[in-house]
Amino acid sequence: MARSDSFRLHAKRFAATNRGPSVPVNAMETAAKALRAAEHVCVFTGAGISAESGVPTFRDAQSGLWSKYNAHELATPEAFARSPNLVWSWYSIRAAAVRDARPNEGHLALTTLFAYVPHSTLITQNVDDLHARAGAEHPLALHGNITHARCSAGCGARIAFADAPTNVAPHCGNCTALMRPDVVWFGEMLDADLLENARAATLACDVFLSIGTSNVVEPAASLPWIAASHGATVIVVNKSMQGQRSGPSIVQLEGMAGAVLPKLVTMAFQGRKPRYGEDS
Ligand code: BV8
Ligand code: ZN
Repeated sequence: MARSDSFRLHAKRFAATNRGPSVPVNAMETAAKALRAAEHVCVFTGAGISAESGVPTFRDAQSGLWSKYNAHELATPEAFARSPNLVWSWYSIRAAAVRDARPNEGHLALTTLFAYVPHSTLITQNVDDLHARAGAEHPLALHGNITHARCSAGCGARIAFADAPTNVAPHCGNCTALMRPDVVWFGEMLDADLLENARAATLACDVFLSIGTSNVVEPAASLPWIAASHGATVIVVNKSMQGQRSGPSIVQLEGMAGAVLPKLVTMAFQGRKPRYGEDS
C-alpha cells in the first residue's frame, strides 16, 4: 500500500477512533504533548504490535505440534545444525502466518506519526514485514526478516520463503550449502551497522516510543533505557505494565497497541499539517 494511501486511509480514522483504551487521560496527554514537541522520535517495536494482526508473540505458548518446543530453543544455530528440517518447518509455518496477516491499526498509526514528526527512526525486533506493508520506510529490522531465507554459507544467495518448500530445508542454488531463515538467532551477533544506526538514533532522539515488547532480549532490550539516560521521554505502550520499568522520564500507556496508538497519534497531531501526504 502506497504511503499516501495508508496515510489517507488512516487520516479518516482520526475522527472515527473513539474506541478508547483505558489509559488515564493525563498519561495520554503527557505522551501526546511530548510527541507534538518532538524533533526526533525513535519508535521501537516488539512482537506485541503484530499480535492484533494474528502473528503470535514469542511468549505466546507454541500451539499444537509445536507446544513441546520452546521458541528460544528452536531459534538457535545449534537447533538448525541438529535438525534443519524441523527448524525450517517452524519458520515456514511462521512465514506463512506473516504472509496471511495484515498490518493493524497500530502499524498504520505509526505510519501516520512518521508523516508528522520532523525526524523519525523505526527500530523493530520483529521479523515480520508488517511495518513495511503499512507504509513505513527503512525499518531497522534488528533481528532480520522471516520473509526470506539466505545461504547458510554466506555466499549471498537469498530466496523468498514463499517460493521455498515447507518442511525440507533447501540447498543453495549457488553453492549447495543449506539455506537458512534470514533472521538473527540467539547466540548470533546482530548486524553491526543496523545496531549502530539504532544506537545513534536512540542517543539522538527526544522521544522514544517503545511498543509491545517484554524488553528481555539483548542488546535491543536496553535501547529504551539508554534513551531515558540521555534525557529522552520514554513512552511505553503495552497491554500489561507487569514487569515494565517506571520512572520520572517514563510514561506508561497500558492497553492494546491497536487501540492506544491511533488515540495517541490523534491527540498529538490533530489540527496539524503533515509534512507529506495528500493533506499536506
Ligand atoms: C547477541 C529472531 C552477542 C528469531 C530473535 C547466552 C548465549 C548467547 C547469548 C545470550 C546468552 N544469554 C543471553 C544472551 C543474549 C541473548 C538474549 O538476550 N537472550 C535472552 C533470552 C535473555 N541475545 C542474543 O543472543 C542476541 N545476540 O547477544 O549476540 C552474543 C553472541 C554470542 C554469545 C554471546 C553474546 C540475539 C538476539 C536475537 C534473537 N532473535 N528473533 C526468531 O524470531 O525466530 S528475538 C525474538 O524474541 C523476537 O524477535 C523478539 O525480539 C524477542 C521476543 O521479544 P518481544 O518482541 O518483546 O516479544 P515477547 O513475546 O517477549 O513480548 C511481547 C510483549 O508484547 C509483551 O510484553 C506483551 O505484554 C506485549 N503485548 C502482547 N500483545 C500486545 C502487547 N502489547 C500491546 N498490544 C498488544 N496487542
Ligand atoms: Zn550459497
